[in-house]
Amino acid sequence: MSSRPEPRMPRSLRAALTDVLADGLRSLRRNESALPDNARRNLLRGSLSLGGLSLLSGCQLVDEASVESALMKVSRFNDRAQAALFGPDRLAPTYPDSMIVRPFPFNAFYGEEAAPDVAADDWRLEVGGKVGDRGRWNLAALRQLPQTAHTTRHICVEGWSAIGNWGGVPLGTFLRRVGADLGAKYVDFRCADGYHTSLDMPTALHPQTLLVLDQDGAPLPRRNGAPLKLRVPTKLGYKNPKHIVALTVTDAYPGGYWEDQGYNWFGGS
Ligand SMILES: Nc1nc2c(c(=O)[nH]1)N[C@H]1C(S)=C(S)[C@@H](COP(=O)(O)O)O[C@H]1N2
Ligand SMILES: [Mo]
Repeated sequence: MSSRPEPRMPRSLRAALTDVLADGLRSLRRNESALPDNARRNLLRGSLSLGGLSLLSGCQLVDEASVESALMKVSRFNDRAQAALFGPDRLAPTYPDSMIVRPFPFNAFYGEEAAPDVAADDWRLEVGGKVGDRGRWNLAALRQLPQTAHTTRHICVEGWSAIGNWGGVPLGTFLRRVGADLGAKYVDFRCADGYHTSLDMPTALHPQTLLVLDQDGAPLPRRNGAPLKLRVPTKLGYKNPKHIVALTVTDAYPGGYWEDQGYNWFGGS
């Protein structure tokens, strides 16, 4: 009788898995009091351990592909955990203007010299999907909507953060103005450089989520997303699309540039 040795999970993948799981657990523990009821809290606490991961994900963790798929499932579980804890009253911290970093750092999936140079006069925002008024918006029309500003901390997963000041139209105001279906699941953003990312509707309607026209009191510089970016202080940097050219309200999971490569989709900060 021959018995095959049981395949072992590579150490690096086990480490990555433990990290993702630990993130989810930390966020749940930190916010335990906000969870709806004891039963749920105990369920979450009890069922999440590295040993229980294959149960949770329904996968056998025997090769790289199955670990990848388990990681993705845990990441989607974390999306749901974070969404359950998120609320319109939970505001990101704001800071005094004396703490603003100037010039504000640049980051993208390419170098600064390659940042798109969008001609403001020709630029339009294409609004589509589950909205009453599909169409194209220019900058002057966006400037006519009510504006607000905040000084908040941008946190990039690459290991830096910086406080900046951003002003523009609350995305919730804009979505109501175009008659968006506020019961839809997602808002998707496409950018002039091919980047894209998407938000859950509660985050889209969060009072601090802004369609940004101004940074530090002046029109958005090219490097930081001219002529229009989204600033979401309740989320990590990669959920803040720059150089936006299209906004779509949809029920179909849109993913994103980094999210499709394994970054957590909810991406709370
Ligand atoms: N269009 C576009 N938006 C983007 C990115 C990008 O590469 N292209 N990178 C994201 C990431 S990872 C970060 S940290 C921030 C950086 O914004 P900043 O250049 O204003 O610092 O932009 C986000 N939005
Ligand atoms: Mo980032």
